Amino acid sequence: MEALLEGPALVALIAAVLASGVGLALRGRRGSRRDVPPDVPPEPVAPDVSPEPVAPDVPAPQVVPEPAGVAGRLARTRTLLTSALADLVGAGLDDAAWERLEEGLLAADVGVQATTAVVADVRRLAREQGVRDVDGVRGLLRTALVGELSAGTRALGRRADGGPTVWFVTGVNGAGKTTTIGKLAAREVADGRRVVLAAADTFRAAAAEQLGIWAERTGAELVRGEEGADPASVAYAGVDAALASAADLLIVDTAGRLQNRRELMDELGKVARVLAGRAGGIDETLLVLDGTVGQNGIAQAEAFHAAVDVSGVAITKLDGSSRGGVVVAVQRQLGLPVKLVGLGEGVADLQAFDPDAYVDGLLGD
Ligand SMILES: Nc1nc2c(ncn2[C@@H]2O[C@H](COP(=O)(O)OP(=O)(O)OP(=O)(O)O)[C@@H](O)[C@H]2O)c(=O)[nH]1
Ligand SMILES: [Mg+2]
Repeated sequence: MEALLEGPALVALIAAVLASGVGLALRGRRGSRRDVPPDVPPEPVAPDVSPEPVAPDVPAPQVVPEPAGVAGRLARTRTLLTSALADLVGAGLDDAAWERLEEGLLAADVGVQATTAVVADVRRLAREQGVRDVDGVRGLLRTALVGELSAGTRALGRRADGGPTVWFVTGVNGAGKTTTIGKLAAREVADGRRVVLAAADTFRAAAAEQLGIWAERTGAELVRGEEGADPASVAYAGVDAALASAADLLIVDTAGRLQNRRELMDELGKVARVLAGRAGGIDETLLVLDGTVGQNGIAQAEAFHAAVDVSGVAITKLDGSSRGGVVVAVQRQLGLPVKLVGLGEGVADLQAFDPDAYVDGLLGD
C-alpha cells in the first residue's frame, strides 16, 4: 500500500476507510460483488490504486429460451377490438359504430389523442376507398396504428468508441426495473458480453439483494452499497468496476420513486449527472412503465423525462391485466420510443418492441 500511495491520496484513502469502517473491495469478478461503503462521496477515493486486471475469460453463454409472443398475451384487447370492428361493419359503418370503435381503443389505453387521430384516418380512408368489410377496415386500422408507432429507433444505445456502454434504469416503485435489468443482463451475457450491475437502489437492503440474485443467475458482476448509501456513489463505483473489469456494459438500477416527489426526482437527476460525468455519458436512459397503470403512465413518463432526459421506454406486465394500448399513447404523447416490452416474470419474458407484431397482437393478423 505504501509503495502505491503517497501524500494526499494516502490520507484520503485512510480517511475514507476510517469514516466508513468498511474496506473497499477493489477487485471483482463476474458473479462477484463489490461493496461500496455508505456515504462515500462520488469522488475517486484512491485514484492511484488500480484494480488488478481480471482474466479476460469469456463467460459461458447461457441459453435464454425463446420468449412467448406478444400476440398471445394481448388476447383480451384483441377480443375487445375484434368485436368493435365486427359491430362497426355490421352497423354499416354508421356514426355510432365508429364511436364504439373509439371506445374500444380508449378502453385499450390507446389514449385520446392517438385514438382520435387513428379513427379519423381510418374513417376517411374507408370512405375514400369504399372499404366496408371487416378485413378491409382492420387493414386500415392496422396501418394507422403501426404508423403511430413508427417513430424513433428501437435499439438500446451502445457506445461505439470503447469504454463500457452505460444504461440507466428509472421508474416508479414496482414498475419492473430490477426484473427488466435481470432479463437484459441474461440476454447480454448470453450474447457474450461482460456485464456489471450497479445497485444504486440503496433505500432497502433487499433491493440490492434482489439485483444480486439476478447477477448470480446471469453471471454478471454486482456493485452495491450499504442501505442508505448515496446512490450516486454506487453509480460512480459501478463505472469504476466496469472499467476495471473491462466490461462491455454497465446497467444501473435505481430506487423506485413517485414522479411527484420533487426531492426524489432531484436525487435521480444527481445520480444521472454523476454517472454521466464519470462514464463520459449515458447511452440509454430507460424508463420502465408498468403497462397495467394505463394513462397514469403518461404522467410518469412526463416527469421522468423532465428529470433525466429519457431516451427509451420499457413497458412491463403486458401479460397481466394490461390492455396494451399504452404503448401507442406513450409514443404519440411523448415522442418517446418504446424499445422493450415485458411479458412475464421469467428471464425470457422480454422482447424488443416490434410495432408489426404488437399491432397484430392488438388486432389479430
Ligand atoms: N407479470 C409480469 N410481472 C412482472 C414483469 N416485470 C416485472 N414483474 C413483476 O413485478 C414486480 C415488481 O418488479 P421489480 O422488478 O421488483 O420492480 P422495481 O421497479 O424494481 O421495484 P422497486 O425497486 O421496488 O421500485 C415483481 O413481482 C416482478 O416479478 C412483467 O413483465 N410481467
Ligand atoms: Mg427494484
